[in-house]
Amino acid sequence: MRDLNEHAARLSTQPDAHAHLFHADGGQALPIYAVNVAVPLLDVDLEMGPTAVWLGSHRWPSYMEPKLEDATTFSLQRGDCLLLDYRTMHAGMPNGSKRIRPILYTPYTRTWFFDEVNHFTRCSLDMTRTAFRALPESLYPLLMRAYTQFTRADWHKVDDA
Ligand SMILES: O=C(O)CCC(=O)C(=O)O
Repeated sequence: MRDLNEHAARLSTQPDAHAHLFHADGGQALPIYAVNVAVPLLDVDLEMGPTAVWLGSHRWPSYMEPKLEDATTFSLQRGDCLLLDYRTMHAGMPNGSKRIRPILYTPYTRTWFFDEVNHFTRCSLDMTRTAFRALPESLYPLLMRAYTQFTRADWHKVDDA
């Protein structure tokens, strides 16, 4: 899609995993700007702890907290697509089965939006780190956002080593 960014991540929930903390993937101040497309790689029944969503929460005021009893859960078949507005409260439920629950996540976002919270080891510029480092340093102030992202990603990499 021309006016959207995308990158993918995979998440696997282990057997006996507890419920995840509920959260939205992004802030609620703006009209829709990003959608997470979740594709289960196996059939997911209720025992496997599918993603629970709080319907309508993309329009909630920030002080509202989800109650577990208001969550909506549903089983999914391998290859189904769950489209999650970034502002929607959601959480993985406890995996009470003996099976792993692998999910592929691909956020589709407006080009001006970059998810710096969930993708903090990436850079929003469509260029390699090597190409960026080859630019004259005098350009860095013009690319401050990318420079900050690369610096943070480098720092994270060093920290992981
Ligand atoms: O485990 C799930 O289904 C939810 C994952 C999730 O909330 C996330 O990756 O933001």
